Amino acid sequence: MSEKPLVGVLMGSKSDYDVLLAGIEILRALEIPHEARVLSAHRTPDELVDYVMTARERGLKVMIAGAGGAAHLAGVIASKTLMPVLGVPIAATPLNGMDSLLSIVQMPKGIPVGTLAIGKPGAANAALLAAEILALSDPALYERLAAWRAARAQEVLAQELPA
Ligand code: RP5
Repeated sequence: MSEKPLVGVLMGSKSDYDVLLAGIEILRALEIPHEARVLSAHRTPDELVDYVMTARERGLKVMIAGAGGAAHLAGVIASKTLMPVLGVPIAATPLNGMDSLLSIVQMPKGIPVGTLAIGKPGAANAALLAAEILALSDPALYERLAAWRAARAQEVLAQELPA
């Protein structure tokens, strides 16, 4: 994307990318400038904080954070910014994402993280929620979002069952 990114998509590991791609594809479809980075709350804490602390001045408006296991990425990001943070739990351990879901959803009072579903549906909905947030002040994006949703409805109405 050549325009300045509005959405930052962070993931704790490259191994999370396949899941986050479900959201990135929606950002692309809605023509929302975005950037994706691998930054870990426990493996690269200093670089993560640097990224978050400069995000606002670089024009970012919403952050999406996907992580698995003891998933503190979204919470650490939220602790360092007042922009909305959307957390995507990823099934990366034998606990199948329940560990990550509970880690992200159970933020203590005062530092909110909007928590989505485990896996690709959550990543996709994080992108759509980011789009809805941005569309509050972007009428053209609102129209693209409305068209996107109308197209999904048409897909359902066009579905045919076996005779
Ligand atoms: C988390 O640990 C990452 O977000 C990832 O979901 C999980 C496993 O990471 P890798 O060991 O695959 O790098 O920090």
